[in-house]
Amino acid sequence: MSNSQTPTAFTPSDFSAVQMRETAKSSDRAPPTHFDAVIIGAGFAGMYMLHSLRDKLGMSARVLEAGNGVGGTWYWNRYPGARCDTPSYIYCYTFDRNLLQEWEWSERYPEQDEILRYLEHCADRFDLKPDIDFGKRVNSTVFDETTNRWTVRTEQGDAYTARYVIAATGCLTAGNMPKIKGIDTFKGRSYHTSRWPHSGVDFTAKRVAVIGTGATGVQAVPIIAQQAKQLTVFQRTPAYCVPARNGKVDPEVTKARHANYDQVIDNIRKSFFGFELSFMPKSVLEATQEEREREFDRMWDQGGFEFWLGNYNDMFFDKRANDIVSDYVRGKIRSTVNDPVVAEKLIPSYAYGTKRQPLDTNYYETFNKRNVLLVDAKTDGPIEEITEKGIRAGGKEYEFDIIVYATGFDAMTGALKALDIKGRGGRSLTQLWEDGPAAYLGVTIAGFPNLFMITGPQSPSAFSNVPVSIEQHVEWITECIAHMRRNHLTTIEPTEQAQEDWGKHVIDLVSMTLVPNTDSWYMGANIPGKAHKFLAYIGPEGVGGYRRHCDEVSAKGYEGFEFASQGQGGTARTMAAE
Ligand code: N01
Repeated sequence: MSNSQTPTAFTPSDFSAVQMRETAKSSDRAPPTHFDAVIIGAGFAGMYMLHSLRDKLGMSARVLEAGNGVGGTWYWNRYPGARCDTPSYIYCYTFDRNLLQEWEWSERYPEQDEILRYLEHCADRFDLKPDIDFGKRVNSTVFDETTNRWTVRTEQGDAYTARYVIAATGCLTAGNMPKIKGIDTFKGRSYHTSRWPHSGVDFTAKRVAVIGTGATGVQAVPIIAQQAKQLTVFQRTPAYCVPARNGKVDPEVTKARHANYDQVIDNIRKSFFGFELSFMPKSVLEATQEEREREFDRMWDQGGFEFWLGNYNDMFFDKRANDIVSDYVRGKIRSTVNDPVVAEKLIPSYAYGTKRQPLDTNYYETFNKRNVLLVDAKTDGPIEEITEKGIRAGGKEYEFDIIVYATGFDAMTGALKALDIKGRGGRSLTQLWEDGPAAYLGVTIAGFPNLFMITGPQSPSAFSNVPVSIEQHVEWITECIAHMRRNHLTTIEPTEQAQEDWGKHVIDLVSMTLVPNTDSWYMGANIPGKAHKFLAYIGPEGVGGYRRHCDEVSAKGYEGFEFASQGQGGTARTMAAE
């Protein structure tokens, strides 16, 4: 393997090494360096956290970032077709009104490079880079009960100590390279979409395989098919895709939004999913066939997430209601794909919306092209092994020059476990979470003092427009730390009871929906051996209700938390109170 600073093709068993390759700048073991706070990750979350702690609270803070640039998700995921599925005018920071006014997005759903440019602009605008150490991959995070400090170490041999650690590691960061027999034997080039070479990949005249048909595969397949000589898509579970209907943003629309941003911000902060969308206040079962068709057509023509997050209000709860919505999408697939046999393979059987909704641009149309073949695990046979020449599935060997793994992530918990976090008594987070994550409000963990997670498991996180949830967490954490500093408190951690109650609340709520009935990464079901447990949070009033609840917790003197203060006579522990 090469030692370059950016990912290139790799042998799949070296995937973790590829993840590290960005961090090639090694240094000798440096002496510990102390900061008030260490923040892990320089994406949307880590950048705002740094700005908040440093510029609002005047704290010393250091961001440790594995990549050699800011951007997080948008730094790493550079696969063909990578773009945002959230409208650009709300997929951004909203905390600075001037920033909102000065930045203009070109498209409804901008491409990866435009979002990365935006984040680089923000890093420069708020002068963040001097406080970010790039090329530093954290591999050990240990709490010392005698000093009430964390020691954070990196693969590069650095050590930092800090009063607070904030994990801004993202929900979808740890790539999932499947353990398929023979995976290292392939003689061609292999790529995982989440570690795409910065120089791009030329598919011209190549026989290409794409494994995976989630939101990433759905974006990549149409673009790769334009270039490749032959593209074969290996599908394990079909996706329900809804058209993105991407396009340039009308300058008049931008002007109107800029004039009305306060209202937009208020809307998304109070909304269910962080979008300017809410469910229709009606059951699909009560609507006439004509009315349903009209509404479905309207949402379909509008494109984007409205069909998913603005549909009839029983779609997520009632199988009969969901069947009606699912059937509408199935009809669209049948009418788009020319070959009825291929169309049937592309039609899902699980409940619509219970896996993450991919937005498509010509995905189904791509299967009408002569150079595109679909190999469906159910009807053609599953992948059996990777061979020197390609992929064997259903007893047949398919030969390729390039295999693209669009196989997703160890979502929500993978990146946190990689930090090897040890709390009180050397308790390991990885062991604690063997049966699935437990985290009070999705922000803090009992036994792990002064450790905060931005968009952690059991918070709305990836079940919301993520920047909205990031800003809410950053602002709540900032206020919490400010409270501690005002009151000379040394540590904060939730009680076991509060954490347990929160975990039960999360499961009780999601159990009212159809989501747990479908195997998805939301349920941890995409990773062999991972506990099946809902990883996010869907509350009765969504991200708006969750925000209000978090604010109430702090208004009640941090209900459910325990603080300790260190005086001359040792450490005094108190239940939360200002
Ligand atoms: O990953 P996925 P993704 N053999 O896990 C298949 C976000 N995102 O990267 O469904 C064969 O959804 C797997 O099959 P199955 C978004 O939140 C955002 O596509 O598990 N196949 C599935 O088809 C999204 O949800 C944007 O049966 C295997 C696919 O690989 C999240 O990222 C854009 C396999 C993985 O789908 C993850 O999406 C793109 C195996 N061994 C993504 N293992 C934005 O717009 C897995 N698969 C911001």
